[in-house]
Amino acid sequence: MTKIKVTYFDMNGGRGEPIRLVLHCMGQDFEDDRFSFNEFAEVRKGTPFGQVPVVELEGEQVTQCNALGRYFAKQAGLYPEDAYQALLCDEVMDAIEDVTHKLGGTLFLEGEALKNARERIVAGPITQILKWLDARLTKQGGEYFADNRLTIADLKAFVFTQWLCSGMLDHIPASLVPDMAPALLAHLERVTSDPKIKSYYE
Ligand SMILES: N[C@@H](CCC(=O)N[C@@H](CS)C(=O)NCC(=O)O)C(=O)O
Repeated sequence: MTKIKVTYFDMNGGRGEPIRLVLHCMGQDFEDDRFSFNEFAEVRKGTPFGQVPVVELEGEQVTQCNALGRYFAKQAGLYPEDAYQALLCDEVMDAIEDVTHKLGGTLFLEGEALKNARERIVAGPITQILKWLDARLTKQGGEYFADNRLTIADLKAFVFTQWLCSGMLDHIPASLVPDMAPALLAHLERVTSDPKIKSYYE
């Protein structure tokens, strides 16, 4: 594989994190191009849609976090071969992306507007997805979202769950996941203690 450069915020989370995690799991060297929130206005000018993550690959800037995650996951052995298991994997990734998009729309709100918007998202889409993820995980045997093994869907869910549990998001109680989605909380702990994921954060 040619040189890979991943451009994303300097944070251990968000849309860029599953890409970094997959590359780490496959032992692939990459340029981890991180920037601060203050630098975003400048960085986005050089991206195709004014958005990140962007991955430079084969001399081309490639966008869309889930597409990128799947591309690397296929090479890392972290994407199902079976078409139905792949569908289950994609479904989880896209469902999380939908809610992430809704939460993203609140990031620059303040005061009452922020409180109202977040409370509406908690009562609606977040409650819905937490219950759905919990039920789906349980139906798949309780450990992983697809193929009975770690896939890119687990990495995406891990990053999302960690974000919700972090307490970093005002008006999103850190207790939501423990209260609503115990199987998802156990999944978070399972992925956190996976040796490859552990070694990334060490
Ligand atoms: N569809 C894109 C969405 C990327 C996206 O919205 N990224 C956020 C940061 S996590 C961003 O750059 N937002 C700025 C904007 O949309 O104007 C993807 O899947 O990668």
